Amino acid sequence: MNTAHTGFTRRQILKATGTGMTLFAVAGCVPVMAPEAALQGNVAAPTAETAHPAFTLPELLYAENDLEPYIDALTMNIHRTKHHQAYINNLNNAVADTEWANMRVEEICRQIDRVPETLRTTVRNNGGGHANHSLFWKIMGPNAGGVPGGALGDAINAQWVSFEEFKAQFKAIGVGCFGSGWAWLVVKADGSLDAYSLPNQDSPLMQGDIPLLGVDVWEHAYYLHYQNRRADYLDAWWNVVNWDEVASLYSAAQ
Ligand code: MN3
Repeated sequence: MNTAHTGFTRRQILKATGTGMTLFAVAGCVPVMAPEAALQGNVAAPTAETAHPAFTLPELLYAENDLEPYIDALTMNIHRTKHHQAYINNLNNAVADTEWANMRVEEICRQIDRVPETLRTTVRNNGGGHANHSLFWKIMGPNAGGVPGGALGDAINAQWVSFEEFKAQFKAIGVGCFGSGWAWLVVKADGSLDAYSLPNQDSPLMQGDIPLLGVDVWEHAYYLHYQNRRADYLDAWWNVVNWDEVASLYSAAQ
């Protein structure tokens, strides 16, 4: 069963709790609630103790210079602590004192059409920005790159014939994204893989897909080192893709 629209199934929650896995660490899953409450459908109104803390910048799991020479430390620093932080600040300001302040950002993205119209564009841009960048830092890392194996590798080969062909098409999507946006590899509601670009900070979650891999093609992501050479940035970027993380997102999305 695909859970893009419905959140976790009971089976998945039982599986997750049975393995001691942290539910909240799974990308794009559930609103903040205890697994027990999720099972019982018994979600208390947030109190001061249980309310979601303000959205915050996730820890970087490697050093800012660890992605060199492919992504330079200064770009990493400015991109994360200035650009990403600005999306977070704007999101916090927009949703303060609303029900949306108590949700995971992935859940907000999934329910973007329910966000009141007066807030929607701000939440779309900044909630999307927070979700997208949080994923971006995670699916990159040092000593990375290579070829995805296992079920993900098989699924990519089934969809694109070969990994090299997938890379060529994904790069073309990134190069062809006019203006600012992202290229995405996603799992669709029927379980199939797809790749496309979205403008601005739109998230695949906003159209019911689960993002596995995304590359930021806003100029702020590459201009200091690559200037106008987006294609070179996209070629180099494969060297920092953490396929183990992408594979675990794929298996969680199944
Ligand atoms: Mn960016």
